[in-house]
Amino acid sequence: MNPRHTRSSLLVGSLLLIAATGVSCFADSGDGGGAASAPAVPALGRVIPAPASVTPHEVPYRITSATPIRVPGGSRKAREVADYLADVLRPSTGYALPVTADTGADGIRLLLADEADLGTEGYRLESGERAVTITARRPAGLFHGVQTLRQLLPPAVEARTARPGPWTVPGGTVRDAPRYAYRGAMLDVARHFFTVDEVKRYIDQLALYKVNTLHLHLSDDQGWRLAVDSWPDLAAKGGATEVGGGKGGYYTKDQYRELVRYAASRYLEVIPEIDMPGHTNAVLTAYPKLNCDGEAREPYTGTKVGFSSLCVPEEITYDFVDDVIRELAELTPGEVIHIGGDEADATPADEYATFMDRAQEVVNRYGKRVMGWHQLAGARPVDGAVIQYWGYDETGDAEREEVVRAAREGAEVVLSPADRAYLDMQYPEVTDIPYLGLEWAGKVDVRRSYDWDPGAYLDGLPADAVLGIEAPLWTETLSTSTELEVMAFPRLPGLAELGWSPRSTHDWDAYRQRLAAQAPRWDVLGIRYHRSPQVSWPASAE
Ligand code: TNX
Repeated sequence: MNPRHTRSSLLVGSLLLIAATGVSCFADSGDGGGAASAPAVPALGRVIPAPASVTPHEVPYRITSATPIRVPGGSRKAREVADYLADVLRPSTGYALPVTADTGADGIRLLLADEADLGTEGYRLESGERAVTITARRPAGLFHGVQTLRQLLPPAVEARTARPGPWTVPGGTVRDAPRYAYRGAMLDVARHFFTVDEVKRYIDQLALYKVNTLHLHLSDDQGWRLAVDSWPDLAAKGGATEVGGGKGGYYTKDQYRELVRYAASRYLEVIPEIDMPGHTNAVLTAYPKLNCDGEAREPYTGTKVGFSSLCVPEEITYDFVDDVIRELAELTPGEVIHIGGDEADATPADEYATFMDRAQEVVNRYGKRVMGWHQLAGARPVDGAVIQYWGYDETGDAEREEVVRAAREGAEVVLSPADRAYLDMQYPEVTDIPYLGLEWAGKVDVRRSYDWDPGAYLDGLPADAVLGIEAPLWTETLSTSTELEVMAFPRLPGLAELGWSPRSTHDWDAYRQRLAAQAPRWDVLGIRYHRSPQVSWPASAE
């Protein structure tokens, strides 16, 4: 794939969409509620991420016991999206909601149509008296349209037991397509291990907000989390530790495949990361021969960074890199492998560049695109590399300029500024589970995480070099799903919106209203969230 080509065609697609439909009309309905100074958000637009365009009308659609889910045309993937929607709707409505390939003008209709302005992930949702119709060019668009439909229904629709309804969808038309192709979330399963079920739970939460990339940080000083046949002790020994001395864990290859499959069923691509040459203490405990002095390192369960390094001059290091990347590439259908490259403070600078040259070559040789943390920009990023910027206010100009220069030379950039997008940074307030998170990049409140523009964030960065944004969740202090949720909610939806919604929809006051409206859904879904004082949360669950 030519990344430049994809990028520009996506941008053109979104621009066409906005030009064709006009920008959203958030201000023209009286039922928004919320902060007095805020423009009212019409019921049809009370969705996160904000749709590109919303045109409400008076006549709603109502799901009843007679509603079919129609998916004409016989595409297996479209049918799977219909089945997914039925699985969401049946328990709470108590209706049969048969999925049928028969055409018809009534019911919930999922249609694939070759309309260029819908793009690869866009959709149109039209709701009226007889039907709610989601039209997309690709199944991914249908899936994202289904997420919008969920949010347009009452929160109780998310319940797993029958509720009274009524199940009304506001009338009108939503036209929607993403601003960025890459809308990511990262989960650090290395500092603390998270089971397959815990990761699936997070995937489901990401899918609600149209996130399409799950970056899995699979290795660090404290643990190695994926079985590798050619180096079995990576998982067997390197996987047996985590921060704080817990038992750790790792994914078998089948479990990893299951995660990739499950993510794909929610239209997320998995990008695995093996962090090198630093952040490798777990490797260096498992295989003494990978240390320059041949001696095994002690397991590490603390939270310091920057003290470990692979042995750059020794050829066996590249046998290891080759074997691991080969097996990982075989397991990974997505086109990108992330090789870390951050905080290699224990690797001499010239050795760092040498190592990254070779590691990148291996990734490309196994048919994958390289992604790395932005220190890669200071070495020699290969053609097509994706640079993940994680700087913050105190990041020096020289480091930013390296990223800008790499982008001018063709690299694409994913933005994860630590003082905006890092979900592990503490909120200014103590959360009801106290003392979660870190604060090295400062406290990050809900507004701060939402109120920035990825398109104008790095001075001098060409706008079309921004592939998208990602919200990393590092887990030095987090070890349960509930703890992940308290840090991710409510900041994650705002970051997802920055990745999806056109800049013209950006408005903190309107956003806070839409965010407040999500809380009853989280209550029904059992998602724990931080009740930030910046948002006027509704009092009750449903
Ligand atoms: C910096 S971000 C790191 C991680 C830590 C994180 C904690 C990055 C590329 N490196 O090793 O877990 O801070 O916020």
